[in-house]
Amino acid sequence: MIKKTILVPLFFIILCTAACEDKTALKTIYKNDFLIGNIITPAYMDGDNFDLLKKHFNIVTCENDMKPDRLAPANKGGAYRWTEADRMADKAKENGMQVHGHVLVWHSQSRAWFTAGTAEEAKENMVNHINTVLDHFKGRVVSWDVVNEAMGDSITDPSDWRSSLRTNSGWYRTLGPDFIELAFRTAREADPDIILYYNDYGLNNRNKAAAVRNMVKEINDKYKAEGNSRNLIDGIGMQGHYGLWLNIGDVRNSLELFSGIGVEISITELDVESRQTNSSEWGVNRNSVMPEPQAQAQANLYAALFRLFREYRDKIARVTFWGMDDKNSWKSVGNPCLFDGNMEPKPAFLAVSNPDDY
Ligand code: 9MR
Repeated sequence: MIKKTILVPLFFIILCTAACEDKTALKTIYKNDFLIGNIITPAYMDGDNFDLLKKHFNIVTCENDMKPDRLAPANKGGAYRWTEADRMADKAKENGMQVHGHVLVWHSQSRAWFTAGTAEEAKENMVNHINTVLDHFKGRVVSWDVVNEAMGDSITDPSDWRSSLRTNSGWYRTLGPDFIELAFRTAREADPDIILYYNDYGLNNRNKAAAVRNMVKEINDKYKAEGNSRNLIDGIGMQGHYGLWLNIGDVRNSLELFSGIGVEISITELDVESRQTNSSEWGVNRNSVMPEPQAQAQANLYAALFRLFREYRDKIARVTFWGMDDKNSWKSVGNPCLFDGNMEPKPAFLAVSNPDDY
């Protein structure tokens, strides 16, 4: 028998948790659908910005601070640098937010020495890096982008995923296509408790999505044929750097494709530029006041995306935005976020809060 002295306070705790929930918080609005995340950066670590992060989001990704070039030493044999990433992970955790890790193996923001020597040395460097990082964050990070952006951009034959891979990558050059499987096997062995993701941009491109699907399926089928009961690649991260140019049917197509191979899906870096063309103008502090029609068009697209994500809620584990506000966004010129440069909610925020009204 459970004692009344325990049951009564327990009842009030449960009652309060439900009643005290902030119904305007995105994490509350989507609590039965998927996790709702955002990036954590030095700009969001304190004051009102941190409060806003904590209010709306239940999981964070370091925008830059867990990337290989931030953690690994500039020269082989040097010391890893954990201070900033630790500060972010610990603060997030203390404030009730989970942490997603970004990223272990990537051609960009990496260290040249990883892949400067022979294939054997590159393998050893990859294995050491993954083991070091996963060991350090064990118990503090729930999932990781193990490999990021390995797929190429102009794919003509997605059935041949190996020849569709990006070739301007040190990992590809030294190890060939096998570097992907090696990274995932190493991560699985290092920490079987975390969820392992393949993450990429442009997965609204049908050929690129098909190539990624084929790669993940082949690697997972092989792993299972060895007698493993779970996938090796647990999930596919669709970054979601979109704009008004997006054909939302292409996003649906990818969700359908990835659902079909039994992996979980996350939208990992969502931002919707209010521009008709896909541009590569990057950088913070170039935001502007959006004309009303543009703000509405952006809101409509955000709403349509969230209606779609809700349809796939059984498959989607997490939707993470790549920035809270237009000023601090990496694509500030396109005003792609839910909050403006003064941290005021935009029509896009209202749309995500209530997509069925749009
Ligand atoms: O948002 C990040 C920006 O601050 C960095 O300067 C940039 C450098 O490559 O990386 C940005 O984040 C990228 C992410 O790590 C991977 N997908 C694309 C993101 C936008 O470039």
